[in-house]
Amino acid sequence: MIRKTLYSLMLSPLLLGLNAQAMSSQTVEPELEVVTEANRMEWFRDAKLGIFIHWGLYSQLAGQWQDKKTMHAAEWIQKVLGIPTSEYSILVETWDYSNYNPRDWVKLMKAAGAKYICITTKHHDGFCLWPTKANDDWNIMLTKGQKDLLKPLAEACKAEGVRFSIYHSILDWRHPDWPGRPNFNDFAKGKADKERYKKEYLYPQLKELFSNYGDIGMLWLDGTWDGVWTSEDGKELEEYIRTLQPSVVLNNRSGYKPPQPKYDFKIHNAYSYIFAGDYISPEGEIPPTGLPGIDWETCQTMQLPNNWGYNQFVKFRTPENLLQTLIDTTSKGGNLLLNIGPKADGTLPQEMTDRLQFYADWMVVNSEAIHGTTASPYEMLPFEGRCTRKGNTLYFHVFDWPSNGLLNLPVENAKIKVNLLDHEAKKLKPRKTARGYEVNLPKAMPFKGATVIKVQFTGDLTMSPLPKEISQNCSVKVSSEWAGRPELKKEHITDNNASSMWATKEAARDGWVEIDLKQPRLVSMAKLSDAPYHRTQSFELQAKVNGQWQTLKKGSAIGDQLNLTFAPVKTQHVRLMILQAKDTPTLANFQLFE
Ligand code: H79
Repeated sequence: MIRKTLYSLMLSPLLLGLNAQAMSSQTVEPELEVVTEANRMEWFRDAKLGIFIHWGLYSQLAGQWQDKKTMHAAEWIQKVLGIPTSEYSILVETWDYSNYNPRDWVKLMKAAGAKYICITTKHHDGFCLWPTKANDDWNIMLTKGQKDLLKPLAEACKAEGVRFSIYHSILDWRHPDWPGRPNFNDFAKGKADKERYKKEYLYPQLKELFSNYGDIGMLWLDGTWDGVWTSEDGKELEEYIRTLQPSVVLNNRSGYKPPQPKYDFKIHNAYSYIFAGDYISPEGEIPPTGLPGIDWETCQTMQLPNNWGYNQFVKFRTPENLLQTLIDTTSKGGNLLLNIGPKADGTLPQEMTDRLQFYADWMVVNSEAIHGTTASPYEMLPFEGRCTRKGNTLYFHVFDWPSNGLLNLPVENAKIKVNLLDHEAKKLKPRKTARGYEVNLPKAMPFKGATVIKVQFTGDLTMSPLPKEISQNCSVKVSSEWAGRPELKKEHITDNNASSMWATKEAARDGWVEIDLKQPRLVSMAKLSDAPYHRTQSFELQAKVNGQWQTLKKGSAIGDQLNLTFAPVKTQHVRLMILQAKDTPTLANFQLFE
């Protein structure tokens, strides 16, 4: 990888006789390495970021059909609003994608750090974005533009050195032979025939997709939950796909359900965790502790609640939140497939461009802390952030800039080199402390969302011992409790059980919790959770020193897990003031660490 970059830097544009225009797009693109069936997971594991593109007839509606609106799943609008197929069909006449410029999309996505791009060839509504011969009455040739939308994207990906990948829905709301025919399908006649669906439709379509668009990086199958698709159907499908391009990386949604290994992690959306294909695809979710030894990729939307197709009514996650999502995923050993829902005309909504640009600005300096890295060796860190690793280098991604300007690096190796990843890769001077090293950080955080501290060490990594928890089962005092609701009593705060919680008296909008450590102890970190309701809007953490309450940290939201670090303080009493909550305050956990 490194050798290749140096090589491409050394190629003189004059020697190559390239014109200025070709040069302006970042010199010569290294060609993608050829993948074989045996090494197909290598590029995927290094990639860390892919972009999902949900684009189709539904993009014209962007969440609204006539006078009905939906905030959910804009790409499901036909089903969510029960639009008869005969009416939905008019969308082929109105789809004008004349501003589609896939080379621009790919350039931006590549700059954002994406190594693969995965587009919906056909979503559940059955509409095909390419001129398929296996379904001539429901594909892109019926639109005025008559343009194969996949071809120029595949070519742009190839030119830019990004792996072209495809999403394909197995279920089909329109095709007469799909046996899970929905009641809004007033077009299909006769009895559905699954074998015919496979042999004359699904398989030939996949054959076209794998024959006419070059190498396909990954195939993202979806939609086998209608109860008509068996594990046998899925197995046969996987085998067929392997004959088309043995090197393709396959997600786990073919419908094949081989004997399942036992897993000891929590499962929300069981479908995403079925073992099949090459990797597990948790939808909209990051497995809390990663899936050690298992390849996985979480797909996430920019708009919440989840909308994969563009929805004009739904809010966007902040750029910082999306960046932290990528880092969190990477630190747990997975990939992020970040979704884009283009507008029908082929342009990207401004909010999406802004978020990709935010990634791109960050990647200029920080991409080495993402691409080609492996999961964090740490179970927890002494600050709010994440860690990724590449051999003898650790990347500490700091989310919450320490207010005292000191960062604790939990490394014990005798020799380390520390750099702040900003535009100068500034050297920082590590000082050995009782636990790891400490470095002084500049006042201002160079990158919003996450700033990376790069630590290089020699020899094997020796990690500092984990911060020691000192508050378990300590007694707590609280401002109030919800009368008659023992399941919400204060003891749940220090029971280290994230699924039990305390609540103040009903209808309060503030409250406090005070932990008594039984004797004065050194405290340097607190961990908070107000899951699952996330009602806290403003809080302050305080310690009692010489009879006076001192502020350790102030903040707004708490969330599933918030680590707060501060200069070590000797104290017996620590108090969390919830100054404002959007509903009755609750707290799942409040832990203190030495
Ligand atoms: O293509 C994207 C989604 O359309 C698809 N997979 C990703 C990659 C998907 N399949 N199933 N789901 C998502 C979950 C289904 C949720 C839904 Fe609903 C049930 C959509 C419509 C009914 C609940 C109610 C969520 C939205 C409305």
